[in-house]
Amino acid sequence: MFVIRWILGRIVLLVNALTAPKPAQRPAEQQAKLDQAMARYSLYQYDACPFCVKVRRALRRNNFNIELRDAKQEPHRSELEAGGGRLMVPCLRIEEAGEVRWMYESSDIIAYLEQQYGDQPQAA
Ligand SMILES: N[C@@H](CCC(=O)N[C@@H](CS)C(=O)NCC(=O)O)C(=O)O
Repeated sequence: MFVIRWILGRIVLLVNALTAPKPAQRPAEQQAKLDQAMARYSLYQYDACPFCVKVRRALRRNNFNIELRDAKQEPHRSELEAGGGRLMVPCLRIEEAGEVRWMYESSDIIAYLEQQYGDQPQAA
């Protein structure tokens, strides 16, 4: 079972590398401002988890430079479990007005970030 999971994980990583989305381009000043805003986020994730790959692809597509934290490694594993409440990835750690909150679910994470910072106009 471990071997099958490992092989599937490598396939996911290979397909991801071969079909990596093109990052959005912005004027340097705008990108620098965005990078600054992204400093309050970190993404707890596993390398070969398909849901994490989905979020990482969205980050790349939007050129959202968010720190990635490997939740298999300490201290990140314990931080996620203690802070978020469960060892599930991906999970976005959000620092807001001195408070920290944790967002699980790949689709929620992508929707939240694109709604806040995406270049695409939002539907009314
Ligand atoms: N619906 C979740 C699924 C996430 C998920 O199943 N992640 C796996 C790794 S690929 C995990 O952390 N499993 C541990 C658990 O569910 O406790 C999402 O879209 O983010």
